Amino acid sequence: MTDARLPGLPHIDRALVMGVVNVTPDSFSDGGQWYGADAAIAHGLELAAQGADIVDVGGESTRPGAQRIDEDEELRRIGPVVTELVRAGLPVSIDTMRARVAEFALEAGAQLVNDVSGGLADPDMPRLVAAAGVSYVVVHWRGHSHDMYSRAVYADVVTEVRDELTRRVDAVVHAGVDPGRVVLDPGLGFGKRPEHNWPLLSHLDELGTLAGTRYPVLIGASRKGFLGKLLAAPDGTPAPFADRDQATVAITALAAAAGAWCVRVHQVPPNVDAVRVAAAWRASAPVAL
Ligand code: PMM
Repeated sequence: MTDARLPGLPHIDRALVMGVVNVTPDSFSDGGQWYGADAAIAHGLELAAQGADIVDVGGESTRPGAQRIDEDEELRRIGPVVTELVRAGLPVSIDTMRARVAEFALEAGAQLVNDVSGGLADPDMPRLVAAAGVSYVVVHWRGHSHDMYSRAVYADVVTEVRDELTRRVDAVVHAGVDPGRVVLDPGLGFGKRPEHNWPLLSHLDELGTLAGTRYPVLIGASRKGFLGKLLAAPDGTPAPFADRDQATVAITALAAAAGAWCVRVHQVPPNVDAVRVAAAWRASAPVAL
């Protein structure tokens, strides 16, 4: 999983670190902090200076319960940010479920489409990605955020997520996407309750191999609710976002040691250290992990 080479994206002998640039007033973990274009651009440049290998620009919040914004507003948010970060020479990923937004970003020079709906929200997306010949993060998803928990019902979460990802990969490849450019993501927190995320994390190898083919895997655990629950106060109050970064780093180390290709995080420096630790760990492992 970790040694994948995706054209146009960095190839380093460790898991990659993707820094999050949310140009939104309401993302669940950092909403509003970098909402204006100038603040978002400065934040993206800072994340890259801190060691992020890719910066992931998103204009639409997917926090649980979020309502959708319209396409023009999404374009207005991400437009100047993608354009400037590409101009600065950074590998940019566009976090969107909309083909028209992805198209704008790709024309501006983005290298990767990160679609948290795995191509389900906009039927034009897989064809667009195929035509552009870029890499595509296919995330496991069961529906929009406003009612995602109603679909968070699993008898065997690992098998079901794997089967549903297999169907999505078949569909996007059928639409023309090069399987060598597909990245899988179990979609932690998307249509999943806290208890569903842990088995997905502890079965990364299984999740990354579909029908005998190994795919690079991306993990987005940073500051998510299941970490807030894990670290809750004795009275059950979830740990605040800012107090979830150390647990995020622990997941980064474990996921990278298990072979993840990339981790998507809000705080870059300690996660870069963690992927470097994991690379040294893997290099010394008696058998390939
Ligand atoms: N999570 C969020 C947004 N985009 N993209 C991928 N590939 N995987 C994720 O898990 C993911 C994502 C939501 O988190 P945020 O609101 O903190 O950005």
